[in-house]
Amino acid sequence: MRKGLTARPKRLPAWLFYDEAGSRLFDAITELPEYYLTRTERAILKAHAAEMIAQAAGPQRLRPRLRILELGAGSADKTRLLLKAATGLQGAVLYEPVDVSRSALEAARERIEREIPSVTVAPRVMDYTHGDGSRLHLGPAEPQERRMVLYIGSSIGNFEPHQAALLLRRARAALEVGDSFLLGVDLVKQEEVLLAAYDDAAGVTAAFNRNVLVRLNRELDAEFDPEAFAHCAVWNSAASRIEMHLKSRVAQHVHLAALDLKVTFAAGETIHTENSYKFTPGRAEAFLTEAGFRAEATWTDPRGWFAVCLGRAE
Ligand code: AVI
Repeated sequence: MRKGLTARPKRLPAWLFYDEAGSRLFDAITELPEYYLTRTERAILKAHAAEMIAQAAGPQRLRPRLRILELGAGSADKTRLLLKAATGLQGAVLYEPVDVSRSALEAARERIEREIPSVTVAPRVMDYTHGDGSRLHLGPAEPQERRMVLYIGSSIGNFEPHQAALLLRRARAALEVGDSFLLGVDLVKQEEVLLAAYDDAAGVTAAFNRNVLVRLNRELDAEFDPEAFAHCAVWNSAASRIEMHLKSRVAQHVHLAALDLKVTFAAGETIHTENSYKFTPGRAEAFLTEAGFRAEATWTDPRGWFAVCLGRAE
């Protein structure tokens, strides 16, 4: 936090959004009329879940059992569509949701096992994002199993491209040849549509953005007045990303007691809080290929706003 708040321009890491209040605000964002991402991806999964599962399982005569692991599973809401399709194909399914939030995983387990009794949920509390080059430990699959790793929800878009590439390479290194990786990405589209999704009329995304200041007040004994910062969403077309910033409405000093730090803001000065990269068609497939997967299939919606791609470990 010290490094980010004393940098020029100032920045904070995007993981800071997801404390309890922030996770609730994010859930509310996914229901907003302007936030098309979740609803569009869900529609793609609804229309194509059976094909995705069949493609991951491979040709019928060789078909091994799929064991499904999801990175950053959260509430695993959309995943149920894939799990239902997998039970249709093979009966019992082992599902391993990975997340940093134990409570989100427990809630997901309770709901999934109640709704789809043939799915056994084995939650794994793990931070898969720390791309320090270390291996991602998924543990061994049984000989007759093939892993299918899900990374849906456009979460890959919150990483810088080099970090996203590293994450995919680490996932590939943890998989065996023939395993598969399902990646959900948000696509480039009209600027007005993108901007509205990150600056909604009800102000939920603004509250989500300002919540990082509330969190710093609580956890680092800081004295931010969240209302003294305006929420800004900007489309950076050169970098193909939506950026979120908090813009100081006035010149001010803010004390963070736990860091023994006083941060000075000029009027209009910003803190960069998030990037959300948007992919051009073919870009997600290129990422998969560069990481050692063969891009086998892509599913999209009629407007071409979102894509779900399946890569096979080669
Ligand atoms: C979690 N992630 C995919 C969201 C996104 O769209 O980049 C986070 C978010 N930020 C603002 N609204 C939603």
